[in-house]
This record gives sequence, structure tokens and C-alpha cells, in this order.
Amino acid sequence: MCGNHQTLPPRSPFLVAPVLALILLATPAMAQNDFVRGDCLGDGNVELGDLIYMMCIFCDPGPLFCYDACDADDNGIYDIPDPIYLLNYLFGAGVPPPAPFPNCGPDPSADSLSCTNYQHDCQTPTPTPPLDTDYIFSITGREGAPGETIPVDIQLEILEGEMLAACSFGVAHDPTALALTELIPGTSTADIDWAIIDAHDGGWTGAFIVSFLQLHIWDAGTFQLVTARYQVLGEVGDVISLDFVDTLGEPPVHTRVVPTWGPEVTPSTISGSVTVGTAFRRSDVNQDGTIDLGDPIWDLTCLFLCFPGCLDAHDSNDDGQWNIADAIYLLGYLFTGTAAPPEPINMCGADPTEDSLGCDAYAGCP
Ligand SMILES: [Ca+2]
Ligand SMILES: [Ca+2]
Ligand SMILES: [Ca+2]
Ligand SMILES: [Ca+2]
Repeated sequence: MCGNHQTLPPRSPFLVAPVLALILLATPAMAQNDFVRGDCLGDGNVELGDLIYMMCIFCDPGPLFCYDACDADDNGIYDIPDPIYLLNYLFGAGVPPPAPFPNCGPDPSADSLSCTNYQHDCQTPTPTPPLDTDYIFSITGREGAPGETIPVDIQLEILEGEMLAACSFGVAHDPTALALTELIPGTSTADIDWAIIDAHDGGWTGAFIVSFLQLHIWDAGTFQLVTARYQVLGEVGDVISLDFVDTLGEPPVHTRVVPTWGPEVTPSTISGSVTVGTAFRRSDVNQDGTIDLGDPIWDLTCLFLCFPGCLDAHDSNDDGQWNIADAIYLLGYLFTGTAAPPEPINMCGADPTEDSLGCDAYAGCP
């Protein structure tokens, strides 16, 4: 499930920095364009891509058309505090950039920075970043019983030939049907530079920067981003959707990815759902609250003589079929110390694995 890290060729910060400093010093107050402060890339949005691009001050940023837009804190200097200012605003409840923001306008403060060729046409609406289907966010849905707390995984797949420097997203749920109880960073995020995961009313958001200076970035693979735990409030038979959204947080965190130095693009998303199922305990087939010799005996008897209301409970090896192998598996666990039946066994719950067996009724659980 792990993706790969790609090491980029080293850049030459100490060569570029003095050159950039010279450019900054030598740049007189030139013809000024209207711009949106923070939109360093000039694509009309102030988003994660701008922040990543601004981190490149001391490497090779490529052509900059509007230094004023990159001066996020409007102190007349374009330097590292600017992307940090933007980071705090976008994800850390910091204050918005000074005017002109969020709409285009001239720079109200006189400084030596220039804005000669801002790329976005200020007469047109703020564009949505283009869709790139080579990046796919998905939610692994599953079944949960009423009252049970279940994990839901969010992952990002990056297709062959693509790379990623940063990403952000929001996941919304119906708060009358699910209660968010915990947000756990995913295994793929253990060694990245920066991450934030925040709960909001009706959902949560996450933002991840793999490497500020892109000393390593992600390439093709599947990356485990977050495990969210929800308590199921709905009733048996409900299907509760979990959707990627752009509306949670202030300012709202958008579902985006930033390939290398940006700009950001809009990824594909595959929503998930929680299906509310009947609670049972696997292998307690006689539903007396304990798992003992009575269960394999009843299981074998039942194979020929009864029609169980909860086939999932009889599927001791959780292979999606109910047959004599289940009684043998259970006898092995009880008497020869082989592997325990998969969850739910220690407490009542729904079947975490999808199969064709069902559980319509189970009296042994509340
Ligand atoms: Ca932008
Ligand atoms: Ca500044
Ligand atoms: Ca039993
Ligand atoms: Ca089975």
C-alpha cells in the first residue's frame, strides 16, 4: 500500500539566492497591474499551489510576473515569511492577506516590488483549477452496526508518470447519522514535512505537504492519508454517504493536489459510504454470549437442519461462504490454538469485510 518517494535533482540555492536578491534590489517601481495578493502563480486562485511555489524562493522559481502578488504579508519584501503567512491563513486560522484580496485591485501600499504581467484576467471570475484524473482520492466505505465505532480510510492514488508535492481535501458526512470520534494520520504521512487534520461541523479537512523544498516528493503509488473513526448513529438499512467537498473550514479547504511546484489541479474523487448492518459476534452461532464447544456443534447441526438468520456469524473463517470449513476452523481455534475468527468476535459489530453473506437478525447482541 505504500507509494514511492522520488528524489529530485539537487538545486543550487546559494547561486540563485544572490541573483534573486539582485533582481529584487534592482527592480524599480515599474508599470503596475491589478492583482490578487497571495496569487503568486497568477492563475486567479489563492491556494495551496501558490504556497508551494513561494517556498521555491531560494531554488529556481522560474519567471515571476507579479512580485506584489507573492508578497503575501505586504511588507514590501518577497521572502520566506510570505509562504508561511499564506500557510497560516489557508490552514491555521491566520488573518487573510492585505488588500487587494480576495478580489483584484492595485497595490495600496508603495513599495519597490513590481507587478508587470499578472497572468489572470481580472475581468473574469476566479477559475476552478483544471481536472486531472491521474490523481484519485477515494474513501473505503464499510459496514457498521448502530452504536459501533468503525474506521474509514482515505487514500490517494497517483498514476504512473505523475508526482505530488502537496494535497488538501475535505470529507463531509451527515452528523445525524455519523459522529466523528477520531482522526488518525495515515501510514504514508509519517515522514512528510507538514500535515494538518481538522474536525469541523459536518466533516473534517486535511492538508499535507510532502516536502517544502521538494527534496523528496511522491510519485506513482497509493498513499494512505487518514483513518477517520465514526460512531454509527443511523439505523439498520441506512446507507450514509461520505463525500469529498470544498466547503469545510474558514477559509474552506479545497480538494486539490499540487504536482511539483504547482499550480494546483482538481483530482478525481471516489466517495464512500457506511452501510448500517445488524450487530453480531462471529462464531457465537448459538448466540449465548460465549464461544465454546457448543458453537461448532451447533454450526455442524445447523448446516443440515436450520436456516440461520445471521449467516455472517456462521462464517467463522470470514471467507464469504458458510460450509463445514467454518466448524473445522472454529474447532481449531478452540482446541489447537490456531488463529481466532476475524472481528467482530470480542464485541458485537457489523461485518467489516464485504461478502455475499448477510445478517438479518441476531438475538445475541443488543
Ligand atoms: Ca494561485
Ligand atoms: Ca513579504
Ligand atoms: Ca456460543
Ligand atoms: Ca466460511
